[in-house]
Amino acid sequence: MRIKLLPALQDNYMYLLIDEATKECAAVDPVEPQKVVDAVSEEGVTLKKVLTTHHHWDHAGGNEGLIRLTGPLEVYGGDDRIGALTNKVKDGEQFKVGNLNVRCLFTPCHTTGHICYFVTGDQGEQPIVFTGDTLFVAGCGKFFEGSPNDMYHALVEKLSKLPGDTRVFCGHEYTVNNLKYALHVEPQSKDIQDKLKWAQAQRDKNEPTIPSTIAEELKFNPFMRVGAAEVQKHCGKSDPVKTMGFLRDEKNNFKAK
Ligand code: GBP
Ligand code: ZN
Repeated sequence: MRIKLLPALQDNYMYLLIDEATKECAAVDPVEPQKVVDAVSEEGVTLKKVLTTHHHWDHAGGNEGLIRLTGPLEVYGGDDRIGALTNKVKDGEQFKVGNLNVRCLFTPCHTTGHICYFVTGDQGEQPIVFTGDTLFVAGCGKFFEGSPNDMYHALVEKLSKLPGDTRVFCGHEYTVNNLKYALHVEPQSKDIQDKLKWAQAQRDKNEPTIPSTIAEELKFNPFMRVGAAEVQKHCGKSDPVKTMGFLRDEKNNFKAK
């Protein structure tokens, strides 16, 4: 499998998920349809499906326009507010993109219908997950339609349990700001310090900081680390769900320098 990363709007990412064996592909959150159509023809692949992570306009707002350009496509998602939706999916549901297997992970909190897509290819191939606005590199989405308990389920009980080498492709380029907050939570962490230096160098070259891996997130993402003593101590809590709530409130008011 191959992922083509397509920057969109201010700091969004759209993706093409390409199965090289069949040359079939899917577009993830195609908010700028013309850019997607151009990339598909450049790659010489056939666009079959749209994978929508959630209904926010900066993710789902291009679905109808894309279909106007390409003709009918299967549009997957977990929320009736998603434009042009044809395949409403539930947790654990699976489908194919070419020979690739896609499993839907229901992760409500940022929005009530948020879906992450876990993709596996041939044996020995690194899996990937599209996390939309649930998991960002070193951060997570705001809890617009959910609670700390919901995000705990999504991050700790679902995404943390994916294989450590799963590559994480998220919905926004927020990494530098997220790592500055992570460093506020765990100032002694070498993992955070090193990743922040790397991320700043990437952004200085106008290059993405995507993807990370699940194993990396477990090392530096405070929201994935709500069970860790260091993170709980910063929050003055001993319960992971209360720690999650504290982190979200604190980050909402955090001004990165
Ligand atoms: C930053 O970090 O660069 N300026 C800030 C983030 C996702 S987009 C701006 C922001 O709030 N982003 C949202 C978020 O969850 N951020 C996590 C964080 O800051 O830690 N969106 O575009 C947002 O979901 C949206 C669209 C929201 C429609 C509501 C509706 Br309705
Ligand atoms: Zn969103």
